[in-house]
Amino acid sequence: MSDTQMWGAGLRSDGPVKPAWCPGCGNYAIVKAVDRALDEAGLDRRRVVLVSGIGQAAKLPHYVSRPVNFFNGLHGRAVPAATGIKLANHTLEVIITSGDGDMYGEGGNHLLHAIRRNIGLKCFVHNNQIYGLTKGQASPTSDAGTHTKLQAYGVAAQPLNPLALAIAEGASFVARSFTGLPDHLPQTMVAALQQPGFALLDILQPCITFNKLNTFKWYQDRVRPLGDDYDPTDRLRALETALVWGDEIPVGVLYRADRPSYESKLPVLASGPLAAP
Ligand SMILES: Cc1ncc(C[n+]2csc(CCOP(=O)(O)OP(=O)(O)O)c2C)c(N)n1
Ligand code: SF4
Repeated sequence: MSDTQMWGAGLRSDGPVKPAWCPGCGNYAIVKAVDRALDEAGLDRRRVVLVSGIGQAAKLPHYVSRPVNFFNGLHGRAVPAATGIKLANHTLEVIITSGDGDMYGEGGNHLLHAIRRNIGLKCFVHNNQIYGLTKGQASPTSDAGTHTKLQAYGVAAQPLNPLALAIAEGASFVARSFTGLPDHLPQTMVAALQQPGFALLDILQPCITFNKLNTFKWYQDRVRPLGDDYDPTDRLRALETALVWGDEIPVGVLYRADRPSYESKLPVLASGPLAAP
């Protein structure tokens, strides 16, 4: 049976199945980057599982070139689904690709514990600083004061800083990129895929329909790639860098640490996967 017969014809961003995203949405750059990163990391797509929750971002696994495996969890439940898959068969490459609301809001508690355990999941968060699918309510990363239909007087809460949080927890890989950086984004994904433990990649992604504040230009004017002199193993410097947000937004690998993955410490997995490889 050919790949096409087995997996369905051309389910990809430029194929017959049209993504249900607005023209100009930042998600298009992310699906292209994922496609490129899987190839550049030299992964066998039959051994890749893309996992998401619910949202616009969470539709991404539907549009990545086949063959690839995927699973849509409930809203906020990508991490537990991905954890189950990874622990059942740790030889699979399990990649979460979902939205900021999904991962930092309803799924925030799961994220904290996946980072703490250092499960070998790669987590790509499409951070458009808004709830896109449900038409523009504030998300945990919306800037304070942002006006939305629901937050008519402006967002009263301080935004969550996912990078600082992950570094403070001792995550093994913490990075940020932007959909306006067509090489930087897939390259950072490849770096995340090469990390044995948990990897968080926060991706700045404009929602052109519902986020009129953090536009493509707004990000482009602020994004600054980290220089060659930046040392990602310096945790305090990484934390300071993660706290920079405003006129400048640093992008790149902010923090990297050698920590054994959770699954490598489980004796029950030492003789091989629990489920068929
Ligand atoms: C348990 C539950 N709560 C709330 C919702 C409604 N809901 C669906 S998607 C979503 C937010 C999606 O926002 P985000 O994760 O930022 O993704 P985006 O659509 O912006 O890509 C919400 C609140 C739901 N489907 N299930
Ligand atoms: S509403 Fe926003 S996130 Fe959703 S498809 Fe449109 S631009 Fe993209």
